Amino acid sequence: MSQLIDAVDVIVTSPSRNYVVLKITTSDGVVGWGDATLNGRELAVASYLRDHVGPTLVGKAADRIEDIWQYLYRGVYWRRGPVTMAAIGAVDLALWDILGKTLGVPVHRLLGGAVRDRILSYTHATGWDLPELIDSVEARRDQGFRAVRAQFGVPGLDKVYGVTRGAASYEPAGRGVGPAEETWDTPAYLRQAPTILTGLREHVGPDLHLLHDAHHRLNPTEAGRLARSLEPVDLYWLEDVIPAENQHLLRAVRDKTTTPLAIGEVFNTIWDCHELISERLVDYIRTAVSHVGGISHLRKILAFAEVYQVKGGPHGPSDVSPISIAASLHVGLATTNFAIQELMGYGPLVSEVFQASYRFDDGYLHPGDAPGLGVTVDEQAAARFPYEQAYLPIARDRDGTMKDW
Ligand code: KDG
Ligand code: MG
Repeated sequence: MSQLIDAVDVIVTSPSRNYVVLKITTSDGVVGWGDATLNGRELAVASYLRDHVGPTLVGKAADRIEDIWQYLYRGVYWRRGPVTMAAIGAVDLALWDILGKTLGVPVHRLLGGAVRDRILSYTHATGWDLPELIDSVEARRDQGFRAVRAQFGVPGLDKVYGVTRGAASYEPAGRGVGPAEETWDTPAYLRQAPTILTGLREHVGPDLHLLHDAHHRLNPTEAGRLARSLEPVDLYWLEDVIPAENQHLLRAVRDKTTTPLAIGEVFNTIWDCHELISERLVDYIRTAVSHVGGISHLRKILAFAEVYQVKGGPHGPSDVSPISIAASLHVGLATTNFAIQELMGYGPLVSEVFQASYRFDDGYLHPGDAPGLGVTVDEQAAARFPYEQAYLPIARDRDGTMKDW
């Protein structure tokens, strides 16, 4: 006899940044946790779950995970989109967590078992100039990382998203009623990127994997030029060179370079990215487990991608909670074409709310062997950190024109 879904609760908490947590409780008292965080639009997903999804799930069999996914996707007139898919993702994660806890096994065993022993992980390094960037990358290497995303300043600009000056800590979403505004200069960035990344490669040697994220700010011509100029750097990947929705335009970039390309952290379904994969316009697909409808849907995307020799490298910034990192790692351990997991890391308060059993060792991650996803949420701690409005900065060209995110 299946356990029934008894209660669906939404918790919004802000231990240094905002997280939306879904708690599903079964008739037998088993609790499953899901991540419904959507950076800058957190309350929209909270309402979607609280007001529209939660009430329809009570009384359903908690182990009918695929059917509930179809019910929330196909059974609703308005499909796709980040709010809908983050909500479905949170439900899916919580139900896999419940199934694992009920059977007493970690989720990766329910996905077919481990196909590897550990999962390569990359983190972020940032420095305004080459000496600062080298210090930051070396500090990450000292922590054990074998893959590092390197972001740097641009001469003539005051600020660049994802980059700190000196040893200041890096928190991408600033608190306040609206986003901060920054100035952007593409020609200056295109001049700086090959200089600084070539210098970095010369310093770190050939073994460390280097990645770089262009945050969708270029057009295909600029992106092709950048990717070609970075070929001597031997990047693991160059990420988000053009706006993600301009998928067919990636072909123009592809035709100019052999630098591996990654894109997709803003995609929410397989229908958003199937051409990109089947035309092999990318080497790595970046869909995040919670933003793409959960474990059930990420597995389908990766199964499709496997056919085309495209690998997964899911998004893992500090604006997806440790529940998502854990879920992604369970998928990664059990999925052949899973290449690498981003782990930006968290501020110290986050571990007061989320206790995760995944572990980092020598540059690799492992989801752990706790039943379910292996993350628990301290609700009393969560209540100590109420929601605060916070947004990523926006960028404008020097003439005031809005840049793409
Ligand atoms: O919410 C958006 C951030 O998570 C994003 O800017 C971080 O690009 C990012 C990355 O690759 O981690
Ligand atoms: Mg990115």
